[in-house]
Parts: sequence; structure tokens; C-alpha cells
Amino acid sequence: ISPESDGYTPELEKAGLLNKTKISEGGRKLRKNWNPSWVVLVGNSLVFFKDPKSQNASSWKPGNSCPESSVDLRGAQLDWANYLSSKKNVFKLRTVTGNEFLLQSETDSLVKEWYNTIRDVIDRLDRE
Ligand code: I3S
Repeated sequence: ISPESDGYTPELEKAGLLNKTKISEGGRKLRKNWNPSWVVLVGNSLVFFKDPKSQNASSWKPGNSCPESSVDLRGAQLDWANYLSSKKNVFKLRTVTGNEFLLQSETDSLVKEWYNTIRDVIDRLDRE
């Protein structure tokens, strides 16, 4: 079956639970509201799902459940941002449209993995 006739499904890079808060929308500062989020890195996008308890590694597939929001990683900026929070292991993702998110986990290794994986996708898109 060709990818076209099968309905192309992009490659799943990573999925898991992170704490998330949006801190700006289109460059305008927002009040923090930390919540656990099921985060899926698929193709060029980071996709956020509510209700992490009902999620699993297949939840992102078309038709399986509705994302809360998603972020295009093309042209995005990624930085460690512990200075922006009292929490540990915080990084900031800024999209080309000026939306900024903080992502965090208490588990050091998990946050490093997420940071590096998102970094790799952004770098790959920068080279295209
Ligand atoms: O950087 P801030 O504004 O001190 O962040 C904290 C507050 O947003 C707080 O909410 P209220 O000001 O609405 O009570 C949040 O509950 C905290 O989690 C925020 O700080 P951290 O340091 O957890 O990112």
C-alpha cells in the first residue's frame, strides 16, 4: 500500500507525560497555569492532550482522540528556563507565532530526553 492510499501517518518520535503551562500567546504574557499534559512528538509537531490518564502511545493517531492543542516546531526556539520557575527541570518552547510554553518534569533524565528529541527535530527542520 502506498503512503497516499493508506492515508499518510507521520512518524511518532516520542510520547509521555510532562507538566505544561503556556506563558505567552502571540507575544502577550499569560498567567501561568501548570497542568499535567500527555505530550506527543509526531512529524514536525508537538501535540498536547488533556486527561493524561486516558492516554497511551497510540492516542495521537488520527481519530483516536482530540488534542487540546498542537505546536509547529518549524522555526521554534528551545531553551532551558529554570530562571522562569521555582520548579526544577524547566525548558521553554517558543513558536514562530510567539506562543511560549514551559514544560517540566521532576524526573531529570526524562526532561533531558524530551529536550534533546525536540532539539533534534527543530535542528532538522532548520536544515531543510
Ligand atoms: O512565575 P510566577 O508567576 O510566580 O508563577 C507562579 C504563579 O503563576 C502561581 O499562580 P498564581 O500566581 O495564580 O497563584 C502558580 O501556581 C505557580 O505554579 C507559578 O510558579 P512556578 O514557580 O511553579 O512556575
